[in-house]
Amino acid sequence: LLERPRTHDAVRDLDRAARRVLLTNWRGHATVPAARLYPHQWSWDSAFIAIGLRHLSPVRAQRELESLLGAQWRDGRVPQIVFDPHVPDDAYFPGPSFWRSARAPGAPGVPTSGIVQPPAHALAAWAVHQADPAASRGRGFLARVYPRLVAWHRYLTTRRNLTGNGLMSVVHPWESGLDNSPAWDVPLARITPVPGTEFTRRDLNHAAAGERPTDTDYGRYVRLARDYRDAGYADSLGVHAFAVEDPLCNALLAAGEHALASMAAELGLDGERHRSAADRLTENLTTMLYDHAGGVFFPRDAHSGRMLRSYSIGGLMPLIVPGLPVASELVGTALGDRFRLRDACPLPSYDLSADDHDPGRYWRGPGWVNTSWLFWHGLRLHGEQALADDLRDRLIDRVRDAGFREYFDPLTGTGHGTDGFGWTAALVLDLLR
Ligand code: 9YW
Repeated sequence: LLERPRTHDAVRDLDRAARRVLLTNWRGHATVPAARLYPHQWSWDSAFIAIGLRHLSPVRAQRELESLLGAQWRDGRVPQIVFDPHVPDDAYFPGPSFWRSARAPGAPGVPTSGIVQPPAHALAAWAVHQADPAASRGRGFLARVYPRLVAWHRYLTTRRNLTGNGLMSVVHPWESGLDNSPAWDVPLARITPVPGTEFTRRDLNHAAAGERPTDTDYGRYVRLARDYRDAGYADSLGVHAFAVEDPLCNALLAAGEHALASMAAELGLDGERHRSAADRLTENLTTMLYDHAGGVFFPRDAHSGRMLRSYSIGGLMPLIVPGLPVASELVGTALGDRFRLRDACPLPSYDLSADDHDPGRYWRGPGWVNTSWLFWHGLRLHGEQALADDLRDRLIDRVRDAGFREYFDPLTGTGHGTDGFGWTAALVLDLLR
């Protein structure tokens, strides 16, 4: 922090502003990603938010995760969105009346969506515990969340092991967290979009159309979600016209199993099954999704078995896996022309050298703080402290200059999407520690 012209006052102001965002977005039991654009609780947002919130209030960070896991389905799935019943149905599309979770077997009392998001929760829960072990033990935090996290991972590694080869699939672009990533273009092209006359987008009331997915994207998202709902949220390749084994989710699962092993030890339980699950996932991930020539992980289409050879940020995310055998290759790719780790910031969501890189449109180019935070975490894990420190400094500068935006042009730093974005504030708070 000292090498840059960053004064103590500037750091203190940024820290305060980040806390203010988290206070504004707090709803008494959970934090919304953004007051207007995303007025409910989102699954992986809560994980990232808890990682920052632990510095502000460890107990609130615990409650963030507890409230999310309180909406877990009987089959173990943790829903992508937990709806706030006080917010009108049409504040966000698709809302509770679309998902109809109340009619689904094993859904919780509170309305939720029926799909999931990347499993960042075990990592977050362990980080929250570590922030204040006494407060965690005092509230029995781990004793309550550990069994739920185990059931969550079990859902993903069994019901979502759609091809039987030991990797989980995401069955909707929203599940990937990287909604309109070019990585999904090929499998999505097979999906017939629902006509735009059959639904009303609400996101465009709060964000510019050129910075969001297109209407055709939305038509396909609606088709897939409707089909899943109408199948009673059952999981099989027959139900899911879109199914992809993606490196981000499987890496989070592997890293999460290491976190579960630490939790088990803390609770006096045997963590061996988590360590072997982590080893298995790491092995499957590396043998099945790593591309040696590209120096990156590619997702795989579960239907065709084909690799989706697109350089998206998801392909670098396995750096968060302890003991990953190809860590230095991934760092090499990040340093190259596609991601430009030394000067692009946040790391671009998609290949800077690709013709269709779009620096302002959502997951088709802009940089996001959460994926950069994960890469920063991975750099530290694999002994790349200097690169990690440099990335952290530039992330802090970016956000200080452009605000707590949802995403940023990775080269110019222009902010895009909503402002007052929860995980941007939370993760900056964490980077400032
Ligand atoms: C949407 C809430 C979510 C994130 C996702 C992001 C976006 C929701 O916002 O999806 O309406 O498109 O892609 O990763 O969790 O912040």
